[in-house]
Amino acid sequence: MAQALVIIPTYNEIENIAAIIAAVFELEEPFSVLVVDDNSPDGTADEVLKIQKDFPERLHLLSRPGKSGLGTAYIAGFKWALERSYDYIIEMDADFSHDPKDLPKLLEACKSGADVSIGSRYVNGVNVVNWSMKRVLLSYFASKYVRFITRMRICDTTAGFVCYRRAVLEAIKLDKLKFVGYAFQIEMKFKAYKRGFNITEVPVIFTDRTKGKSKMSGNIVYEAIFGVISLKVSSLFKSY
Ligand SMILES: Nc1nc2c(ncn2[C@@H]2O[C@H](COP(=O)(O)OP(=O)(O)OP(=O)(O)O)[C@@H](O)[C@H]2O)c(=O)[nH]1
Ligand SMILES: [Mg+2]
Repeated sequence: MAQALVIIPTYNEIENIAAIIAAVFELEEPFSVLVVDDNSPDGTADEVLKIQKDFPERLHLLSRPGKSGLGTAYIAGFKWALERSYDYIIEMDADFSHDPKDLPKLLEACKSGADVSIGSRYVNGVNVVNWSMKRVLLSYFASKYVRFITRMRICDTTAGFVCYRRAVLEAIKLDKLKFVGYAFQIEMKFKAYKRGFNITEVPVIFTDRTKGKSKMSGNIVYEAIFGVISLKVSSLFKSY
């Protein structure tokens, strides 16, 4: 039986963590969950430890000393997963912006041939709920900008809801990844694309968080805008 792990990075998600874990474990498919928590002051990690008593085999916690970015949280989670026998590894936010009910279709896309399946907001028009028009336009044109620079034939290049076949994470040099925010999501897709892995997009609806605070910052956007250019330039001098 193929094993699938959902990695959920958390920083101050006490209002969401119990509900998002329960939503994953309600699914028919036996997903396991790894929470990567950066010592959230609101006690998110303690909540996970409490729930873990009921799911010792399926719920895991990786605690890090301090807030050091979503990208490095995923890299730590990927390494944890590769030390174990998970066949599929999935990225998902803790704030229900990504609907756990979409997990089975991301997994299915990988089981039926894709190496990477992206939960895409932009493969069928714009599927974002409750975001300000400014935020929708920023995200939508950011994706177009990234597509223009990288030539990747992907609609949602900054998507954070992604399923990877184990072989993809084994092939990408995780220690060489340099970005921490949205640029990390672009960098992962670009490195998989450059290695010729089969990438597919699965339409999903992204809903703005209703609980907890956003960790989105100007630096994250800034890093993405210039990070893409440096990715492209460095790819010209590198063979994958
Ligand atoms: N471990 C860890 N998790 C983080 C960090 N920054 C964000 N996260 C988590 O990464 C996920 C995405 O962060 P969000 O704040 O939702 O980012 P966003 O979706 O762009 O912003 P909103 O739309 O406002 O929610 C959430 O589960 C956060 O708790 C971090 O530095 N470390
Ligand atoms: Mg969010």
